[in-house]
Order: sequence, then C-alpha cells, then structure tokens
Amino acid sequence: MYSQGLIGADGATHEDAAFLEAFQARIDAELKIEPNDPMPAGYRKTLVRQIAQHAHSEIVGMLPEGNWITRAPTLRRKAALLAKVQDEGGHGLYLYSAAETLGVSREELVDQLLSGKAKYSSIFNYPAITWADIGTIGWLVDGAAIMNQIPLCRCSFGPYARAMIRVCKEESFHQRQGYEIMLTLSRGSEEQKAMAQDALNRWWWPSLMMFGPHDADSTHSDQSMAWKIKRFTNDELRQKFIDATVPQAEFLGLTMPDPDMKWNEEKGGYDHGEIDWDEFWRVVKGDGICNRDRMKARRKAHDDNAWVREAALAYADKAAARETAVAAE
Ligand code: FAQ
Repeated sequence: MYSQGLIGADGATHEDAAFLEAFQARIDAELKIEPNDPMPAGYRKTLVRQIAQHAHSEIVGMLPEGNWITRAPTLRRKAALLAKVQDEGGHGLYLYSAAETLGVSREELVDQLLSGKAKYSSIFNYPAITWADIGTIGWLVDGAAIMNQIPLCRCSFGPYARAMIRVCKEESFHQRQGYEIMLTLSRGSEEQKAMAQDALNRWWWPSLMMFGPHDADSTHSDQSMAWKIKRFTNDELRQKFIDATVPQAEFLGLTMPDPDMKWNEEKGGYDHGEIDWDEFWRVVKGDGICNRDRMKARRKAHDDNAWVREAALAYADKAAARETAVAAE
C-alpha cells in the first residue's frame, strides 16, 4: 500500500518560525495535512502515539467481548457479537494503516504494545463477567468511543480523519446493539434487571475514565487542540457523554452509581461525583484486574500466528521472483 514507501522515511523538517507559522496557518484554515506534507516532528509524534494507542485499544478491546462469543444466549446474539468483534479487528487495521502513513511500520507498533511500551485504553483491563456486561460494553464503552471519535472525523490529519468516518458508523451500530441488550434485560425478570444494574455499577466509572485525565492534568490536550487533532478537551467530551447517557439509563429504569449525580440547570448539564484517579493511573500503569491477562493473550496470539506472517512473506517473495522471471523472458 502507498504508506509502505513512507516507512523509515525521516520526514525531517527545518522547524524555524516561518515553517511553524505556515503550518499553523494551514491548520487554522482547516486544510487537511496529508502524509507527504511537511509537518513538525511533534505533530507527527503526537499522531503516531495517539493513532497507535487507538489501534492497540481496538485490538485489545476484542478480548473482553470475544470471551462471550461462545456463550451468547441465542444464535442472533452470537452472530451480532461475532460481527462486532470482527469490526473492532478491522478498526485496528485501518488505524495501523493510518499510523503507517506517518513513517512507522506495523511491526514496530505491535512490538511497542507487546513489550508494554505503548498504552491502550484503560477500559479493556476490566473483566466481562456476565452477559449484561456485553450489553453495557456496547452501550457505554462504544457510546464513549463514539463521543470521542465523532470529532476525530474532523482531525487535521487526513488519513486518521477519513478512517474515523467508517469507524464511527460501525461504532454507532455497536452502541445500539449494546443498548438493545440492556433494554431486553431491563424489561426481563428481576434477576435480569439486577444483572443489568450490576453491570452498569461496575462499568460506569471506568467508562468515564476512557476520556482521560481532567484537562488540568492532561499532558497533550493544549497542543493537540491547537493542531486540531483534538477538537474538544477530555472534560468537555466526558460531560457530553454523561449528559447523553443519564436519560438513556432512566429509560432503562437503571440507577446511575453516583449519589452526587444531579442536573445543574445553570450549566445545562449533570454534576457528578469525583472519579477515582488513583484507580485510573493504577490501571494505565499495568496494575488493573486484567492487564496481565490481556497482554498474555495478545502475546500468545502473536506467537501462535507467526506462521501466517511468515507464509504471507514467503508467498510475496515467490510472487515477486516469478514476476522478475517473466519480465526477464
Ligand atoms: N487509557 O494528555 P492526555 C474503543 C494517557 S477505542 C489509557 O489527555 P491525549 C472502541 C494518554 O495516552 C478506545 N491511557 O492524552 C471499542 C497520555 O499518556 P502518554 C480508545 C490513557 O492523548 C469499543 C496520558 O494518559 N480510543 O473504545 C487514557 O491528549 C468497544 C495523558 O493523557 C482512543 O484511543 C485511557 N483511557 O488524550 C473497542 C481515541 N486516557 O501517551 C472495543 C483516540 C489518557 O503521554 C470495544 N485517543 N491516557 O504516555 C484520544 O482521543 C486521546 O488519546 C485520549 C487521551 C482522549 C484517549
């Protein structure tokens, strides 16, 4: 693919004031930055970091739900869940491709994940214990992902923005299938309602953490906003998510696990209790309930499937040799 030619390209720029001003002027004029355009090293680095973390999140994010494919309660539920998990794998692949256009290889990015150097979203370090967790992941986790990703469709970097358009359409289907599971459970037996409430209780706070630290503690937000990589801050998106989700919980007849949650007429949004940031950083640093299992599963998949990569490379070599031989005839 066209990005392959860019891998390893140094993309070095002479970053004097005139260059940086001209770059910012392009951003401010809402022009898209494309892979071959000159860009500040910091812009490239920020994008590689964010897009790679996003790709890793999609791939690791297949694990909590993948665990339920064989245990889905009906054939219809199984088919929808299987398709959803496959979509997540596809999102990871679009995102790795978008990152490759910035001059890094997929191998390098995957190595960073497997060696523990690269982050992935904190949310995927929580276990999916019951079927209601699968509904809640679709409703809340995909719901939060969409809230964060819709603005990324307007990201200044063309390949990331374009990848996000399709991803968001698919995430929107995922959110609905999750909400529909929750609706079924919350209209079901007392046990099913209790299971739905229990899943909401466990996933609510981790879902709020997906948006990242408070703006005051966010390392990258200011620069990413100036470069129009991010269009809203972490707290702004978290607030939008809460305001959209509380009425959905009410419709389900479920209670938000936050005694401090209340409507604030003046700000036109909900006030909420404080997030446990110690828990957030613990999970981000590798000490959540499932961090070790998730990485173990990813490393095993990588090792078990080494033969597929080797076979694809051997086939590509043979095909290239055949082409050269035919050309020489
Ligand atoms: N988990 O300065 P900021 C999905 C790190 S996809 C772990 O605010 P930034 C689909 C952050 O990297 C979910 N680490 O960072 C799906 C940074 O560390 P660094 C993933 C986190 O980048 C659904 C440090 O904290 N979505 O769910 C987290 O400006 C269902 C300081 O933070 C994306 O990746 C966290 N939650 O803002 C799949 C979307 N939050 O790199 C399966 C794209 C922050 O300096 C099933 N990413 N950190 O070492 C973004 O929008 C941004 O990167 C943020 C963070 C908003 C996540």
